[in-house]
Amino acid sequence: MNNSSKYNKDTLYAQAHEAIGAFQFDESVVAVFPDMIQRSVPGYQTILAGIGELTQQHAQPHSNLYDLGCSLGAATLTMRRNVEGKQCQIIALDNSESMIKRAQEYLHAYHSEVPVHLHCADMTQFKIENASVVVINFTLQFIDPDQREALLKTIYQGLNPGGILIVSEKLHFEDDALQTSIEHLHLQFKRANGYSELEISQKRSSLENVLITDTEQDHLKRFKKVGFQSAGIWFQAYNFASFLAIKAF
Ligand code: GEK
Repeated sequence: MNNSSKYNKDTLYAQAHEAIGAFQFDESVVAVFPDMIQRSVPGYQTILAGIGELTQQHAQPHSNLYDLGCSLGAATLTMRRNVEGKQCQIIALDNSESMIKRAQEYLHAYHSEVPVHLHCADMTQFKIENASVVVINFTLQFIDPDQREALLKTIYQGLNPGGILIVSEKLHFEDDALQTSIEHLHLQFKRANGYSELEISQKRSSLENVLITDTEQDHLKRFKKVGFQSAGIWFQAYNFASFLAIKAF
């Protein structure tokens, strides 16, 4: 997001908290969100650029594009820039009212001929139809694991033949040695971006039981199970990856 000057530096966990509550996407997170995601997720900007490229390749005329768990609309913006002239509309949703309020302001700051409809809604309850591109950028990991397959099935059914689903996630690895080593790379990335040991450990506690990761194999199995014939990783940085699943024509 390039107008990050409107947003503050993430210092939410810089001071010691007496008790760490479960992480919530509230007003305090919204105020620092672009800085937080940029300093915590390796490859975030590259993934956004790739979402733009994939949108350009796969968006079908007169279809719907979805950004599920849009936060401030970073993926929506990159899709919007790459779909002009195709008479598509973008439907972006998030179940945090604070996020949607700010996304509204942010998206309206730029002119575009592509309509964007923002909804404060739970993606597990939302209808997907006539879709050619569906993006879930770092949000499936916050959905109850028991609901993930049903959500993907709904998306598969709402996609047109040739349509795509992009899912970006934090991953874990079955192999303990691999898990330890790659997680260490991510910790070093956060340290290099200025997060202290206190911030890292307090954030980790707050995300426990809130952000629940799958393995690469879990994702690939689920894509196949709900019907996608083609699915694989198109980008990976340490334990953060983005998958592309394509519905056959
Ligand atoms: C980006 N995609 O910048 N329904 C809708 N939204 C939800 C749900 C749900 N059931 N559960 C959580 N969220 C964005 C980044 S952030 C990733 C996505 C992160 C929303 C939640 O409110 C939050 O805004 C978003 O999912 C996850 O490309 O913070 O690591």
